[in-house]
Amino acid sequence: MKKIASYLLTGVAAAFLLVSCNKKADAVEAESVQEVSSALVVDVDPGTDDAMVTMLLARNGVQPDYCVSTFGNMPWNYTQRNLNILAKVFDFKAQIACGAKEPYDKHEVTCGDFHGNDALADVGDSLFNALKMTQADIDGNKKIADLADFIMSKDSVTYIVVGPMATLSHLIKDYPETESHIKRVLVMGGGIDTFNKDGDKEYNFAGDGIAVKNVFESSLDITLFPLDITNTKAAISKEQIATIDYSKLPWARNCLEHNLRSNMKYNKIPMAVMHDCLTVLYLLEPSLFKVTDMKLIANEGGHIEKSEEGKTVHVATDLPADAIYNYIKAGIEK
Ligand SMILES: [Ca+2]
Repeated sequence: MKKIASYLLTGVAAAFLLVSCNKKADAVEAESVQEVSSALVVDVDPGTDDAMVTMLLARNGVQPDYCVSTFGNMPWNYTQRNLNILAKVFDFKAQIACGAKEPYDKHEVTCGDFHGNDALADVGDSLFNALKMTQADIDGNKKIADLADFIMSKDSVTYIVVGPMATLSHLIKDYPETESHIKRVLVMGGGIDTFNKDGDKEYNFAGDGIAVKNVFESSLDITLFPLDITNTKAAISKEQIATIDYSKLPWARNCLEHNLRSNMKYNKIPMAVMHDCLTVLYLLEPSLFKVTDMKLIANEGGHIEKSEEGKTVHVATDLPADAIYNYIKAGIEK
């Protein structure tokens, strides 16, 4: 009897030890997960090329952890609605936050009907209705403060920004601790020698020059995809657009064709230019790109230029000609 009791006790002790060890192992695992906690934040102003950003992420199996919309291609209420639509289309599990609604200097920012009257190639309403969305979906979005809390809870955040930099600027200025948690920023914006706005500027950076200046004066590690590379290497021809099978994503055709028509009408460029998509291509396959470090300064108007006094920025300067076409075609057809 004594022996049985002793075995039982030993068994209980062993079980206790096992549970305790497992708990320790779980704790160690949790700790190591904590050590490498990383996240992806995507900051957009949709926009037909922003729409293709979300498509490329989704169709390549990349789930953002947080999405946020900034004013830009259209006033903020449009870009916020479009982001919610896109997140629903691609079944993103990400939280969605309301980003900056206007630039620091409060000037009006819109590129009119360049991306359609709804900034989504005029397919926004039909997608919204088909997805049975309501205004309540949008009203439930988080705030910049919530996004800041999320960033501060992570050790290593990759932040993609493909619209004006106002939200990013507010994050690092209003919640300074976020800056050390953002490991790298992939930015579409600015021009080194190529411009599409008066004053040697690019559209996204001209949208909020003060924000650009704030970000360029920060310690953030920036990889820049300026107009110089996007105008040429993010461009897709009419013939290439016609080769894509749209049966799995019919409205993508509207985005590409509308973008092509607008580039012909406003920029005299006979191509659809998917500027923003280069950031995602870099996230997926950085070895495709030639990247050169440059020292750049920004003024409050959103103009950037080389200067010995400037911040060292990694600037994407080249990639194979059809890389973006191949990725977009594969994504749409997947
Ligand atoms: Ca954009």
